[in-house]
Amino acid sequence: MSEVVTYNADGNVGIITVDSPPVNALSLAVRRGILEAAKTGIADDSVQALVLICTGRTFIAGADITEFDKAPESPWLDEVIDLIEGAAKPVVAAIHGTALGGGLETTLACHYRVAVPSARCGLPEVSLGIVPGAGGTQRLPRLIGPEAALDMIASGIPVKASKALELGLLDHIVEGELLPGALAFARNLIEEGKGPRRIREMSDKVQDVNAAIFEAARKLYGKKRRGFNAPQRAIDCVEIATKTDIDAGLAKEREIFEACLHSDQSKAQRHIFFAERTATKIPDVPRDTPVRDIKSAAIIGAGTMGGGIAMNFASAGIPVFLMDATQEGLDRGIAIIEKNYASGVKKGRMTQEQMDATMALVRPTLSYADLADVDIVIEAVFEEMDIKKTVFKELDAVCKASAILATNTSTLDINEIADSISRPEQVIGLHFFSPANIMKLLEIVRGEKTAKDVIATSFKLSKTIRKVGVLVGVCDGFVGNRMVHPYIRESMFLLEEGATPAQVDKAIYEFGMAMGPHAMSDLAGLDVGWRIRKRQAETRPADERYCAIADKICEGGNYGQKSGRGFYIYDPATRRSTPDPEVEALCVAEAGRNGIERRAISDAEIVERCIYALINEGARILEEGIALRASDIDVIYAYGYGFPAYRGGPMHYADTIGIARVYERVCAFHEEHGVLWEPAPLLKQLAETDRTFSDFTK
Ligand code: 3H9
Repeated sequence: MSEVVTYNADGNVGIITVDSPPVNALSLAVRRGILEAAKTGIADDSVQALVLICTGRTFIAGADITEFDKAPESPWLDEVIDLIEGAAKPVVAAIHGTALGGGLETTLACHYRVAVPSARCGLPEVSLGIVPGAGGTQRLPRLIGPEAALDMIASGIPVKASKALELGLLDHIVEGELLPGALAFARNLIEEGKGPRRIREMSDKVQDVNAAIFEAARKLYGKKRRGFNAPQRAIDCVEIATKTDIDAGLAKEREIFEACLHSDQSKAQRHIFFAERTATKIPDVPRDTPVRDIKSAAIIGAGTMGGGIAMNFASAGIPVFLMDATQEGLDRGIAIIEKNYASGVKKGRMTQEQMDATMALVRPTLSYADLADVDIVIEAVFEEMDIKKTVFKELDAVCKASAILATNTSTLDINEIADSISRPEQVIGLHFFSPANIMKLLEIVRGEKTAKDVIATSFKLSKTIRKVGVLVGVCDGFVGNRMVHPYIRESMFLLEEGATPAQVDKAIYEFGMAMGPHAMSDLAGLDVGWRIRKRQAETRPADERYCAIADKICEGGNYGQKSGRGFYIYDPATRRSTPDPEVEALCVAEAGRNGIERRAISDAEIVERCIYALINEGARILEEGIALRASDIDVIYAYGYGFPAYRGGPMHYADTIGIARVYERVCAFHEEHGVLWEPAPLLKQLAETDRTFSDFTK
């Protein structure tokens, strides 16, 4: 008997129970177990219907992704599905948690589906760079129609039980306990003499389908998921369902699934899936480290960043004080939050009542005294050490002993802030990315004295507020911004050497980044980098190459999008950018001033110069232990900097093209452009020993 799947009869209904924590994924053992149990149930003459149900936190969450890189072993999921679908007595899937991927496909082999109201159903395979491979693309359109199926399969986004019922994906919602509800449903079928209802035998919804829906979907996902192959292939599969019989469709789906599975895109996207989860594992902070309850919070500084951070708490149902030094600042901050939520209401993301309830959780204050009982404070005031220290001194005086005191600094030394108060172990960096209510990344910055439970609590909190947390060490810029510096540096040098901002941005955009470096700088505000460069000017070696183009743009009072002009000119109404001839003339002038002969630069060189600069700095960060592992850097870049998930982040990308190749190009740039391109020792070492970043552990 299987250890992970059991069979027992309850009167005239047989129950197949999957119990394979954590998520009942369809590992070999689970496939074997379901097959055996289903055979037993089918052969059991005392039962006239079967129920498939899971224990633990969820219904089957899909194929076991860890098996994708191994040789496949029989029984395949197809065998399980064929057996269930072909059963002569009705089989009912009973869903709680999430029925995802192969899990949902298994339910589509069942003849009926019931679920609890909190359940969700989805085919998220495209997020892993693949298409559903066990009949999902052929059965779902037959059940709910190709248009609704396209939405679910090409987006990969699961639907709630209520929506699934509306679509006809579910037959019934069980209010109350699932198993008794599913058994009652099965007994009802028996009483009414309803036998198996096989999706493979349904064809009315896939006949005479207007081909325009597929063209529209290709266009939509070409934009929404630019560069991603799987959504396009998923659309092909659904279209096939409308053109062939089910067996031919299943065979074609399998072929496309296999091709996607072995593609670099899928390997990269699966890498990101596991990297995100690995990032939460900190060697010296074990899983059972006690965490503190975060039931209330306070944010200091009601600027754009502070307001955005506060929204994360309110949206998660956690009351949050928003504090500022002036009433005016506070009013402005609250107004921005209100405007953001109101736009969510307008777009149908929340109701007016939900907005009102969420806004009621945001409590404006001008007084530190109000923060005495909060569980966490996040400071988001101006980036000046003295100002931050003053804030922390006030917090030290007023906050309860167990309060976590966090800073959102992106550049300052957290150890210095921590050492300026009486409880440095309570201090941690929580570095949000702008816009803080939207960007998923949270760099969790560990100071020298940060307590372990403060780290564990920060990870738990990041999940609660729907962020992807990654632990980083203290250094200038931490991981993300520190790597961005050489990337931006190269994008600037290229302007002197012969490229235009638009050419650089286009090459990087086509590589897959959400936007090019110059468009990104304009969006962030050119004054931000200018201020940092002015601070660094004193310590910059006199003979180091330096590009002054951005400084000169700022000197002209142009700070990017917010002032309507930066590297580009922005239309005030549409925010659409056009090239600025004055900036292009400035590039030529600066080249002349620095004695640089301008030349034609290829897009391939632009990509190598910018992306390899990221990788080389990433290697240094890794070697210094600022990031625990290469995959953490990849998560930071995928979630915070718009690096295409289908390339798996900069370090995985380096592994994919080969460390030796990257090293060779970095050496060539070193030779040509000098000291700023000095290869990171780790890059050299890995190249010479034929290893990868993913092999590296410090
Ligand atoms: C598929 O089905 C292909 C078929 O069409 C064709 C087949 C032929 N496999 O996320 P969590 C692990 S493709 C293996 O922290 P949550 C995860 O790594 C699959 N492992 O929990 C983690 O391990 P650890 C389509 C898996 O409660 C632990 O479980 N399905 C899988 O926040 C807990 O995960 C998907 O893409 C898996 N399928 O979220 C669903 N799933 O503790 C992917 C999870 O060692 N999974 N693990 O770090 C999810 O979206 C979320 O895990 C889920 C739970 C929502 C289920």
